Amino acid sequence: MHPHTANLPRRIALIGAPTDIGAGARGASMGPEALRVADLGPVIEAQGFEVVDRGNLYGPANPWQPPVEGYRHLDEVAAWNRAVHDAVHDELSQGNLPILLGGDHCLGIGSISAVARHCRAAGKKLRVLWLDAHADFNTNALTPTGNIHGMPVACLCGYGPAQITGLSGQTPDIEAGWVRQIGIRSVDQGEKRLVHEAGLEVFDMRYLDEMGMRATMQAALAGLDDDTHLHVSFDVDFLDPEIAPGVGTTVPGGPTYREAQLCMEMIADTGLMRSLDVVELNPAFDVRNKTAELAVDLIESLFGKSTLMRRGV
Ligand SMILES: [Mn+2]
Repeated sequence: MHPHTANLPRRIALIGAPTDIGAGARGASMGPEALRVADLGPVIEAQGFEVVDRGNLYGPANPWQPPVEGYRHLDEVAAWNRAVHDAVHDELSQGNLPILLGGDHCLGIGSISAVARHCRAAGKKLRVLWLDAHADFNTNALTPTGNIHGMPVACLCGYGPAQITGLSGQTPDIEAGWVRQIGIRSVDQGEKRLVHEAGLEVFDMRYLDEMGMRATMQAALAGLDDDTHLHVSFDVDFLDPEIAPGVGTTVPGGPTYREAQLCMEMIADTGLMRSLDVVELNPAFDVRNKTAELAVDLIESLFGKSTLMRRGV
């Protein structure tokens, strides 16, 4: 076992949430199964963990309706997120490390609100790493589409409707200052203003180009200590579409394979990751499941697989 991930919880719980209720394209609902087909469970087991697959959560079908007051499918999004919240919180209460298999990124509301609730009760600090091409900081007044997968960070920070804010038992669920966003390269105009106003720390692609992944991750991971619960919310559209075509919202110019590996390995090196979302994988856009296989490859690194040849680390 990798020395840095040796203190992670021994038991990893896979929670499938097969829905595309918050997305602008259908198909992320097939994400959980594609990750299983790409051997997610066995790959993590091979790193020395016990993996329990809880199967899939159940929720409302996607009615594919236009937005109402700037939100598409708000009631259905709320129902899915309540289910995710309960499932993730249950695993954390048992001392397990939950991996949410999305599903689209609106599910980050349920997952991270559960993590926030757990951390509050346990007196732990929370750091959220948001790996994404988008800031996901829209509101109903700013959104061009009404798709709620573009709003989860805003909702968690208290900018959103009552049904999907405060799921942790308190609004806002998290503070903007706990979030570090990495890989951002597509932000709407009004959204940009709100990101600055809220004080979100964003390491966009320009920052990555200028500083490199190593310095970026050092900055994003600065200030963590043994009392910190590190949550990773991995939107697969974070990756460059050349290597990861299987997402609904590709944006060119994302991290390369090696950059993404370094990002994951540096997270593993902290030994502090206690929960993970893997979202927006869309098999309808994929090519022979290669994006799912890439995602699994990167998750393997998050759980300690290292190409490192140095001694003593
Ligand atoms: Mn996202």
